[in-house]
Amino acid sequence: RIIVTGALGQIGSELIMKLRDIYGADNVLATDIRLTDSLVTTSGPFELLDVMDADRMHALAKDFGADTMMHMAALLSATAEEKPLLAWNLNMGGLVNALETSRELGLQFFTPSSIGAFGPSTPKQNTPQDTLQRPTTMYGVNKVAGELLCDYYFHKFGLDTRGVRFPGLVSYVTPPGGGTTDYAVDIYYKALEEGKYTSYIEQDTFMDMMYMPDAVQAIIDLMEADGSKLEHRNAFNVTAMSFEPEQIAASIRKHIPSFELSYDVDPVRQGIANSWPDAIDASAAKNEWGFKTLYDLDAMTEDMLAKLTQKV
Ligand code: VAH
Repeated sequence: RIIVTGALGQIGSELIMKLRDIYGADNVLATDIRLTDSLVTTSGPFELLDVMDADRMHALAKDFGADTMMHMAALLSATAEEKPLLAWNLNMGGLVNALETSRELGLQFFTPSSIGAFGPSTPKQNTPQDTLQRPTTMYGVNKVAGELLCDYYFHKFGLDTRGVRFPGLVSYVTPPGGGTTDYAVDIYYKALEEGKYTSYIEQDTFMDMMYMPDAVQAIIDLMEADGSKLEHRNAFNVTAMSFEPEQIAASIRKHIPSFELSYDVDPVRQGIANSWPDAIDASAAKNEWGFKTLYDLDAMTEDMLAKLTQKV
């Protein structure tokens, strides 16, 4: 039985549906700080939870009879740069509460890290699994500290903690909020609504990306993997592709030939993007737990446009 925090977030909203599909709706407790009417809150158990409320988190997990915790609640990179102290308190305070609840109740534990855990001094091409991590964003500081804290709970308390470093995630169910890679989501909405998009990330800015179905499957594959085979645990590099704005525009033009891309660069989010790798190496995840992806850029574009056409 699985308790999920941040269940209404960009990852959470699709993770919940996949978990309920596999393990049964009643075995997946969705929690979030707010209640908005959605498939997440209507297709199975839902409870309001502020991840800063350790007592309520413990009580919910215990009463539900959880054996697994997936902690997805966090502020993303751009929001964290606007409100760094709030980001530290929420991202780290929420994580400590989730780890403590999991330790006290003996839950298997998952939380995501990010390519944001790398910084300007990290090798940008084929970024290794084990390498220099000196991020220059509060989000990156949170992710590096989070990776180390999850490793600590494994070594110190034997807690079965697991995690991946996600790239930018593209999805159509719930628009992301406050990320740097969100341009790669917004562009599809605007392509359909207006036939054009003004990108806040400049041309030739390469970042790792992944389509959400592949990201959700990666979480499940890692959590189902044989723990004795995991050399790494809480920070597996995972990626499906690396592209820059012109390439996603070219992919869209295969469906909307008249699509126009222009630029109005946001220095804050461009600065964050510049500090991240261009393309990371996911071989540890492939070797240790069989990580794989189904969607490349054109397959993602085709599915995004089809699903958004149905949605809008
Ligand atoms: C963000 N989508 O942009 C998140 C993610 C790698 C990017 O961490 O902050």
